[in-house]
Amino acid sequence: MSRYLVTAALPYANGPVHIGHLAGCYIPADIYVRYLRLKGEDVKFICGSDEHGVPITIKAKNEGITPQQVVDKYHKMMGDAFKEFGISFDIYSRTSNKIHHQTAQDFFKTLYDKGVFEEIVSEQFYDEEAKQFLADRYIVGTCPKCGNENAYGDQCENCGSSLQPTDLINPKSKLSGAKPVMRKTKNWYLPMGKIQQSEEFQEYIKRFENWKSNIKGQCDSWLKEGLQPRAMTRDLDWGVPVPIKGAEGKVLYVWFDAPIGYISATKELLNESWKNYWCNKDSKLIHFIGKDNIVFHAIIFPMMLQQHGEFILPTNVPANEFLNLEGDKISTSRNWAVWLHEYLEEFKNKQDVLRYTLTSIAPETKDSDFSWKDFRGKITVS
Ligand code: B3M
Ligand code: ZN
Repeated sequence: MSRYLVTAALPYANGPVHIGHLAGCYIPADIYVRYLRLKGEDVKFICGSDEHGVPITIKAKNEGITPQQVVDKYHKMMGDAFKEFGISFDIYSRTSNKIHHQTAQDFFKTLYDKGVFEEIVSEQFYDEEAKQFLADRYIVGTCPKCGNENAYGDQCENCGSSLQPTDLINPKSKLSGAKPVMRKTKNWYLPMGKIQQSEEFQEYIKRFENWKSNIKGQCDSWLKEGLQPRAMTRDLDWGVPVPIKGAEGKVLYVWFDAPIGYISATKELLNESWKNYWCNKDSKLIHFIGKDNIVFHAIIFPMMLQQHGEFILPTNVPANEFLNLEGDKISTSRNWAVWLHEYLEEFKNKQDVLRYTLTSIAPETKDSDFSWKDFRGKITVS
């Protein structure tokens, strides 16, 4: 009998669950876990809400409520939807829990004490009216490529270009509308380029050989380009506070704390015996995710685990591609999705019908498409 720890990506608690989430991550993970359980394997299935990050603070501002109110609302909604659709997590936790804050801070402190981070002072946009540093998404301006006046500091949604905030023409703060100024700030970076060269990391990436080709391809191209240091702390007031002196007003980068959420949730579920799953060479760690999360799970989180030293590294990261809806990309902001709670209003007690359909078109190796016509065809007995 083997021991397995299977995780499914922690969804952001800033919107309800849609069919794309189910098809690309939660149903494949659930099928795999049910199969392992049937075989009599020792398996734990871990998930929870990712409750930090800038999109949640923006949503709160737009709706005139607090970030905590946003995550409370969606944590409940997402948990209920997963239950309704039979996703058989052993625990569905959340990253605003105390045990998570503690675990993420301890993790950061261990890396800090080992001297893993580089302290880098950089110039960032600052809003003098709101008295805050501005995350990329809090800066809007004109896209230098297509002239769209509402491009974000990290991306233009009109032409799809990925941007730096400094690329924008006429940048404006989304908080106050003021023109942001540049101000110096210190943050703690994971020196990914340096870690990439290490012998132990080179040993780890040999595992990619046995992984699905879509993941291996993405990882190989990241590694070939060479990795840059990435800030693991941010000037923001929503998240896990950075647990060191001189870091007041800063929180952990959401992609630093979120994967540690898998560890905190396991602790919450198993108390002391969580280590049997995370710190034992005989156990297998498997992350189910969507393709936009590959670099975080296959490269950055393993680097963190390896630098920490107590943990096993992922055995596999089965990432799926995306499910489209009627030929168009599913989008929360454009409200182009089939939301699970709305599906259930139309199709009472028909959870398995949707599970079956989504399983049959799971986007395992390339994007796939959901259409109502196809849905009707699949579920009608002729
Ligand atoms: N919340 C991104 C997403 O929902 C992110 C995943 C975290 S997994 C540790 O797509
Ligand atoms: Zn553009």
